[in-house]
Amino acid sequence: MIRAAAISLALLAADLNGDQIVDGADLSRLLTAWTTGDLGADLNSDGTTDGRDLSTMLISYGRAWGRADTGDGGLWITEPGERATWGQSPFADHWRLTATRADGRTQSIDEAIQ
Ligand SMILES: [Ca+2]
Ligand SMILES: [Ca+2]
Repeated sequence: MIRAAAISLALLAADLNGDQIVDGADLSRLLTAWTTGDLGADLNSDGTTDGRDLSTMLISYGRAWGRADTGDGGLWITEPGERATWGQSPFADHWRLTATRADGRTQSIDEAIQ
């Protein structure tokens, strides 16, 4: 995992429901917006929701972009190729980020909920 002070705007933008991961829920919103003309999923701000926005989303798909750290305000982002999910940590008032690499190895970190 990489600790990053800044984060990909494309990755942030593709998280349409704001749950810090780009997944099927966001894809569903994009596809709905594509058919209804809703600009809520216009990721490249060109005035329409279409395949270019879908392409942007798929680049970010499966990646978690992080949560604010309780210490210095840094953000966590998974490495390229990792898939990540957020879930409840066994520690009270913490979230657990679990990243799975292509070879199946996993790595977890717990972050305090703000
Ligand atoms: Ca999301
Ligand atoms: Ca667009």
